Amino acid sequence: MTVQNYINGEYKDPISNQWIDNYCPANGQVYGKIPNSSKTDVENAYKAAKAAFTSWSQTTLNERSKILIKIAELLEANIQHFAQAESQDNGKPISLAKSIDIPRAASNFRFFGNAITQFASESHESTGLNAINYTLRQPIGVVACISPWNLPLYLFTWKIAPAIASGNCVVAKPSEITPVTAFLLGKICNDAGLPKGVLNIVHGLGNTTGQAIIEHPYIKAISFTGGTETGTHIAAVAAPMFKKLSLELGGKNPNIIFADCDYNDMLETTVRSSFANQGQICLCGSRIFVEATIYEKFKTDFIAKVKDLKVGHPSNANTQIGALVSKNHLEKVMHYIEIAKNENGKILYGGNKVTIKNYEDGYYLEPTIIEVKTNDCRINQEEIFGPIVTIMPFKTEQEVLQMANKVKYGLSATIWTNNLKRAMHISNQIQAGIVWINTWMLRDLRTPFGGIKASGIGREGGFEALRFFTETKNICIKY
Ligand code: TXE
Repeated sequence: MTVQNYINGEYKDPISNQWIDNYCPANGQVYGKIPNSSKTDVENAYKAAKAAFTSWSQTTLNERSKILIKIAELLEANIQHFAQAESQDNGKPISLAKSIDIPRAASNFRFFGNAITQFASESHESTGLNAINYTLRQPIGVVACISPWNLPLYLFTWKIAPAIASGNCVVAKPSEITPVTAFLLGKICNDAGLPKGVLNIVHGLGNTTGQAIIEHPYIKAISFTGGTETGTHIAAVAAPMFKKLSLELGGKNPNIIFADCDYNDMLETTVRSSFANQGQICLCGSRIFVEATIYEKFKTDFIAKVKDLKVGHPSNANTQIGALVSKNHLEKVMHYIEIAKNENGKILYGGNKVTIKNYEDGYYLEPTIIEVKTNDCRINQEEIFGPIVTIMPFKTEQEVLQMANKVKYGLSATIWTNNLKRAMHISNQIQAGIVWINTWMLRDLRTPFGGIKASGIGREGGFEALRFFTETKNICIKY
């Protein structure tokens, strides 16, 4: 499949005619090519967006809402096609793409299509001064949305939907590793009646296409999800130009399990929070801390459950763990298994590449559980972003809180306990942007989403996203 750029409502080859191979993670073979767009392509995308802005920013909220909801409906009508494309491009099980990724991409459009009709701004009556202040939240202009490969269409649309709902025009770049569903989205947007130029999608490598976007002097805001290192670079490039930034970066999230939890519920969910999407979700609970009194029992039961997980070809309906996203990523993840061994981590289960008959070159890895002695080791401190979790016991609430916080990241945390006082105490003290108590990844799109420390800055989700994609202006009238 040849992926093309989507600029001004039309599919176009890159001006330079430079292309990158696109690999299928399930079999390691090249199955398509994608543009490696240059500065000129980005400039063309910017010009189309700028030209569309005057009219789009003046479109009524009802009209915008109608178009966004139509995009959602068309995604839902084409769910099979999109789910297959996502699974082939990313290596994730088709069942996951069909039940999570594509439905969520549709929900993103429907949610922000509705949210924009409810978004209100404030007014302040300045009593005694004969004045009234009111606040406008106006679209910024042309904004950038740059997304990663782990939840390709899900995260791409999580940014685009609020950006266009609030009246901006967009230059967007999906990950070069998983470009296909973003490519397919262009046609859906045309069919839904999105005016040309409102959304422009350029494909290419981070350090060429991505770099041209973040350096563009008139693209005034960047919403980015990806690695912490890339986020640091983007912040440095954007700061002198005073661009608005929302950065959702890596995580190394604690999953804290107390003996008084609902055990079976915890066990089921912990398998998911460890290995869903091959562990390639920034919210995965990759550091599991278990209260010492149930540690041995947990260990036995967890290993038994994980042994049952079926690693297989993503298009097989029974597959629970598909392929990792790329050869490079597989190598990075496997390197951490070596690091663990050198650090005296004990591999309780997994740790090996899996060879699937007829797909021997695919990027498969066993779900892996490593017992560690200390929270200070590299595999407990660095983001691995694959099907690897560590486990270790703790004795007291204070001890586990201290370990949970002793990491450079601060995205999410999960706490399993039926003791309300303890749950409240830990959730108040824990350094994370999102805390789940007795659940994991339960998402309500109205809630603020994002992290602290090296997990990023800014919040998206609900009205937070609409605030990010608008410029706030206060107007004071004296009467
Ligand atoms: O991500 P990158 P990579 C973590 C995970 C992973 C590591 C590196 O630990 O192993 O990051 O992954 C674009 N200007 N996460 O290298 O490069 C790039 O093209 C502008 C966590 O694959 O950050 C892609 O579209 N853009 C994460 C996007 O940034 C640039 C999800 C993300 O890719 C750019 C993914 C530049 N100079 C990885 N350089 C999460 N938080 O969920 C790259 N890009």
